[in-house]
Amino acid sequence: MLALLVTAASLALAPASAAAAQKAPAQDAPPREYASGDPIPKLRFERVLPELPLVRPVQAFQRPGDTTNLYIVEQPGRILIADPAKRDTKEAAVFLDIRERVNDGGNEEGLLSIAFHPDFPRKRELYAYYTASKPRRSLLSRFTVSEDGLTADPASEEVLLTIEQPYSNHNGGTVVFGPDGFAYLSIGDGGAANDPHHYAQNLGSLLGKVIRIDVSRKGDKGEPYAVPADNPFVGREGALPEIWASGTRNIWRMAFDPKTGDLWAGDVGQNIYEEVSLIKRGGNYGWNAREGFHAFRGGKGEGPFEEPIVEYHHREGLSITGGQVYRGKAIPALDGVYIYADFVSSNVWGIRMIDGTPTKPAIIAQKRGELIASIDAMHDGTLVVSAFTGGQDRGNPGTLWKLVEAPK
Ligand SMILES: [Ca+2]
Repeated sequence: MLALLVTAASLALAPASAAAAQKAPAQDAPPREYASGDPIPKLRFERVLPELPLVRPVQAFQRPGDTTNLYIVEQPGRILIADPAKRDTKEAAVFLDIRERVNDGGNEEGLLSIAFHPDFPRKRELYAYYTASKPRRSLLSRFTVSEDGLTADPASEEVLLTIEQPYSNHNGGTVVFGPDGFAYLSIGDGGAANDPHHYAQNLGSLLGKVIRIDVSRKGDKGEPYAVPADNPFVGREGALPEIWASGTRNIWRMAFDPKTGDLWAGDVGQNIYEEVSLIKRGGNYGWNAREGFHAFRGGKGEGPFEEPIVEYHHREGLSITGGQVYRGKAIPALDGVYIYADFVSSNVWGIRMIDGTPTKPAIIAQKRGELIASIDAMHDGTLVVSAFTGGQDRGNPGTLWKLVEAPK
């Protein structure tokens, strides 16, 4: 999200096949061949909690063990709880309010992502990724959740990771737990434009990376987390061992397919192309030498690079919002479809992977005027869209929607 305003000059990118990674194409890669697959059903937006006032919602999903409520993340630094089945809800319970320690001064700053510990409620832990000021930085923190699951204690904050931020934009990011129980965090390239300090290709920086850490153990020297021994750069001189993948620009939303364990990401592009990537261990996704399937002028990097799965041109949107692989029961024909969107154009696309090859992206929904900040999944697979209605001004309403099957 959010790469938007900064003029078209600042948005970002993403991954691909083992064969594609064999060499770094110096020029534009040829257009990918698409697989043929079953048609993907059209979806429509159905309003959720229409009476509930929200400020810039950037995520909405459920806590493990709670099949009733949505936990709604507001970018300024609050998390609210509300039951989406109660349409007349006008006020939500406050799960956590850390607005005083969150810096949301920049369009892309704020409380950006949360995740519950996968062993919840055995481990009553909430993880939050947000930006703070003085100095400008991004934090990954852990908070303790109450026994009833209805509040997190602001005083319990334990900072696991601090990343200094050179600029206000391109903070990323999404924190999500993998099927391996480790935390994955996407971190943007630090901002400005063009990645002027070449962070994304620098394995000595966490900027422009996806990292993977074990938050359930302390490090050997007492660090608040451990690095899994099978991370790809463990033991490599000059490389930070937390890094799982590199060369990403500003992944805004990534998610695991709950069935296959594949990690899908939407990486925001800069000048021309937005991309969807599959994030693999040790993959280098090309920024700032590559944008989508194309060489990026002025960037540098040696590869080999992972190519995206699909890309789209800025004629179709300006800032990708990565989504989810649908695994719900309500729309059987949607099973296995990766659904993603554009924050600005409000297009929603679906693709399938057929034996490692994507189907041609199909626009399956569209809701003009709703800036799509996130697509998250409820426990039953229902997709929930968090949106800013009518534009990015902070005074505009934040809204939630379900994606449901459209009438034939
Ligand atoms: Ca890329």
